[in-house]
Amino acid sequence: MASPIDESDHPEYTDWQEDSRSLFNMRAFIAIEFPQSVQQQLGNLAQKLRSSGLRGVRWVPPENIHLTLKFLGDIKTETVQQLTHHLPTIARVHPSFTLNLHGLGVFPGLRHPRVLWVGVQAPAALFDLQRDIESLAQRLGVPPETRPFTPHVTLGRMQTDFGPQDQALLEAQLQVSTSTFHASLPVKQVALFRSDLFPTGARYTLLFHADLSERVEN
Ligand code: 2AM
Repeated sequence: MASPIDESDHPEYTDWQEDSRSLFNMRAFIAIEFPQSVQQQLGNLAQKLRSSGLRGVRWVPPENIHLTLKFLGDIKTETVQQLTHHLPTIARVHPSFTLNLHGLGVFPGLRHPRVLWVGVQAPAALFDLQRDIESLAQRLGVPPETRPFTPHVTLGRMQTDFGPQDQALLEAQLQVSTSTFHASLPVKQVALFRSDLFPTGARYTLLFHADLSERVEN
């Protein structure tokens, strides 16, 4: 008597599944997710800079503001599955910590600013965590980051119409806001986000959180 067909046991079905799965790539990154209250504080800061008359900056919407630990680029679904397994293992051996956000600056420098950021005063625990995430990503075949890790929170990106007038305004505003803005947040988790790019901007979707150890280090 013929046995009932279990599709998952069928070699052709399994092969087809594997092949089709590896065709699906997604753009993803590992980050520290910010609580809404901190996103709002940063959004208010951006709004203050905006209302000073600064133009030519594409502002990051408050709900998208985060701290990137590793940009993964386009990765396969199977890499996401491996991350689901390995990221929690790494996260749980690293302590929780507090991040202090303070100071504004630009990359690569004031002469030709491209990225406007808020600075991060981070304990050694953040750098240790980022280093282990970077090596995990490399083990999973993600190209290494060529620049040293400089923790920062991107507030906006300069557009082509960012002109000399904006430049002068920016320099003045950097001094004022640098001395006045402060925010802090406890970090107890890291998160994997999917990023979908649209003409209107990026949409980030939380895929999962991985908990850090309950031990706190500062
Ligand atoms: P950053 O602007 O905060 O430095 C999600 O796209 C995040 O990944 C962005 O916030 C950005 O971090 C980082 N990112 C995007 N594209 C990148 C690239 N090509 N190389 C490195 N990091 C990138």
